[in-house]
Order: sequence, then C-alpha cells, then structure tokens
Amino acid sequence: MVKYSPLTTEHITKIKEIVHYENVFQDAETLLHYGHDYTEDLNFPPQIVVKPINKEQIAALLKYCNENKIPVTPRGAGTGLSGGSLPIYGGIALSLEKMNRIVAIDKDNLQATVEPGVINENLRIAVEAEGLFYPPDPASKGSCFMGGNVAHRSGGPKCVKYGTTKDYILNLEIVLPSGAIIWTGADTLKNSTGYNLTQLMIGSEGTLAIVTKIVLRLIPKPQHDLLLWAAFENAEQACAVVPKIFHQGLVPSALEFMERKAVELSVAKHKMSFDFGMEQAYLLIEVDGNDITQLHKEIESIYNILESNGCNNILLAEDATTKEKLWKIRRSIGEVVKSHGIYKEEDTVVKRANLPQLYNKVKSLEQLFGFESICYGHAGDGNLHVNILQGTMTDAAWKNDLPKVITTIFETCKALGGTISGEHGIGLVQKQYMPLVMSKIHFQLMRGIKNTFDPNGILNPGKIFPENY
Ligand code: 2HG
Ligand code: ZN
Repeated sequence: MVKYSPLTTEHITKIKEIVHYENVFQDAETLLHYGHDYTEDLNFPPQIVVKPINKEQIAALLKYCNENKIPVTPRGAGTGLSGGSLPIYGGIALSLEKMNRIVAIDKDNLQATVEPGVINENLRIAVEAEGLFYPPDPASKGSCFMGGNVAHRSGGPKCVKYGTTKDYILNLEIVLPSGAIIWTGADTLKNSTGYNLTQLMIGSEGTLAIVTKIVLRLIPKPQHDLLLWAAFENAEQACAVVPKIFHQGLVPSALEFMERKAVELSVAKHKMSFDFGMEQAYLLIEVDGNDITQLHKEIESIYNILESNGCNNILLAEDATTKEKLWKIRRSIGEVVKSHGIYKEEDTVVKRANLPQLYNKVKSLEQLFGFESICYGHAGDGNLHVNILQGTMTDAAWKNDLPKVITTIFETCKALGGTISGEHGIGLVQKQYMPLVMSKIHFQLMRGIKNTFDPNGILNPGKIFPENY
C-alpha cells in the first residue's frame, strides 16, 4: 500500500496561501461530508477540503502537492457509485463546486463550454432554452456535476439512442500535476491529429489530471416523445424482447428494464397508486423525434413486437403527468434500493442480446447463496444494475460469499461479451475485480499512462488499479 505523510501545519498554511483561506475547510462536519459519496456507507474523511475558484489556483495547488507528494482526490457532486471521490489516503479533497459557470452556448456551432461544477440538469435546461439538447442523463442528473460525468464516462436512459458522455465531449482544458495547463484537442467535430487525449481523460476518474473546462457537442432538441410501459409475467421474456425491437429498425430514446420488486419499492416510497397484477417485470420504452405521426407508427410497431412476444399489458402514457410518474418510478429505484438494507450494487454490462443469460445467472446465484437480488437498468444498452441484498444471509456468509458472487457475475459478463462496469466506473469498490477483465499487458499500458501524467501518484491514489498492480 502506498504511504503518504499526513499534511503538516506548514503544508496547510501554504495551501491556504495558494487557494486563499476562504476556500479551505477543516471543520469536522465538512471533513465527514467530503469523506463519503453515494457508494454504500463508506467514509474516508480528507485532512482538508479545498474549493478552488479558477484553474490558476488548481495549477499552483497541484504543483505544490506534486512537489510535496500530497494526495489530491478530486470531487464533483459526490454522487458517484464506485467510491471514486473518496480520499482514501486522507490529504486534500479537491471540490470543483465553485467552478460552476456555463461559460458559453454557441448556437452557430451547437456547442457549449462549461466548468466542471455545472450540474448536468442546469446545462440541459440552459441549452433547451436555445432549442438545443444535451442527451446524457444519469439518474442523479439533478445534482451530479459535468466534471464527474466526464470522470466516469457517465450514461443514463437516453444513451441508448444518443450515446454516453464520451460521445459529446469535444475538448477539455486540464491541469496536470506539474501545474501545466493544456487543452486536450480542438473544438471541432472531427479531429485526426495524433493520440486522442480528450477520450483518454474521459473515464480516467480524476487519476490523470483535473478538468477545468469542458467543450461539448449539442444536438437539436427533439420536439416530441411517446412513452410505453409494458408489463411482463416473466422477466426473462422482458429482456429477450429488447433486441427484437432494434432488429425491426427501431431505435428507442430509452429502453429501461425493471423487476417487479424494484417497482414495488419505488411506488411505496412515493406512496403512488399502482395496479399490480401477475407481472414480474416491466419495460419502459420511449421514442422521440420531430414527426409525431412517425413516432406513433414507431410506437405501434413496438406495441406489435411486444404483443407477439407474450406481453399483453401495455400502457401508452397519454399525458405529461403519467409520463412523469412512470419516469419517477424508474429514476428513484437506485435510491430506494439503497435504503432497503445492506446491499452491493453492480453495474454489469453485456452484449444486448445476451441480457437474458446474465439475468438468469444472477437469479441462479440468488438461489444458490440465499441473497436477494433486485435488477433494473438500461436494457437497450445491455446495462443491468444488479443489486445484491443481504436479505436473510448471515453476516459471516455475506462477508465470505459476496466476493464469490460478484466474481461469478463478472465472469458471466465477460463470457457474454461484456465487462464489469457500463457507466458507474471502477473507483475504489470495483478495482479488485479488474484482473477479471484486464491482463498484465493492459495494466502495464495503463500504469505507463498514469506515470506519464502523474509520476508521483498524487492524483486520486488507490483508484482503478487493484492493489499491487
Ligand atoms: C440508474 O440507472 C443509475 O438508476 C443507478 O445508474 C442509480 O444506484 C443508483 O443510485
Ligand atoms: Zn444507470
């Protein structure tokens, strides 16, 4: 394990000089808050929290920390699900929350430039006022930061049609541990100029550099959407129909899967009325575009596919209130499952048509080990969020068997053409499973990249790489 010396009073005095004392926090409450994110109940308080207001402060801070080998853990809104922003070696939590300006919306070029502390939803609202659209919409869109979305290559329901964060980033301003400030590419839609440093940064979870500006590509806002809620008596059947929709040349703007248990918890949490029958699983299917007649045709085709694949309970959301209710049920699942007891969430992803096999494997493990599982997620992307709940397992069995269960689930993902995270990242809690999907050669290449950017290992130490790799 890497050893970092604790910050001394002299370090802290110097850091206060660099970023100004009013941007440095040391009180117990703040340290506790910045010691956890949305990942289980983990808590690793930093020694200090720093909230710089510009790139110059960050450059001077990183240079100083690099020279003094002080660990710096960057943080967005703290909504991460893999422990990526936890300062596990103490040191500095570097919050980007004060850098929250939408710098420009360029209507001529369908682009926006933002600082990393801009909330995803605020960007969406601002560009929508100009008739434009930024599609990636993580469940935490109302609070997560764009910087965090870049760090984790975040997704969301819309990504099945429009792609994830990686498909919208054109250029990034970054600060390196040396204190150098560079742009990774150009603000162009095409770029064939050497290695793609922009994409290298996306998903690097704050281990290579600090992002201080983001140039995004936007698209025109689709004018209409239609939403279907389809109930299935069998969850496998629901998963199996998903590829058939795409097969017919249809590309929904969302195609979400939910098990009954997930819906029950969400409905109960919001005290909603909901008519449950025999169904065991649901698909939420949205189409969007500008031609409403065309959308009705698409919905009709989807309806027919669902019906001919054993689904007899299909609801077309007629009005905005119904749409909102259905989306609320879906979007709240992550949060309600978390408050349901001891759990571990996995962000599995496989080739879309292989989803039924993955689902069945999870359920067979449930039988074998006696945990309870709740599955939901972005079926159109083959991205299943598997929540493993302790249920009636003893504490000892939970401790002993959970890693075996996770390993088997991840091995299944790999065998089904997938991998261990679709959109939540690796961070702290998945790193031990990385060798299941990456070889020594992968780690050597990644380590070489890490050392080139961050030779002293000060940026977000203890993340992505398993111990001793
Ligand atoms: C979702 O699709 C999120 O709802 C997971 O990716 C949310 O676990 C969560 O909080
Ligand atoms: Zn998700």
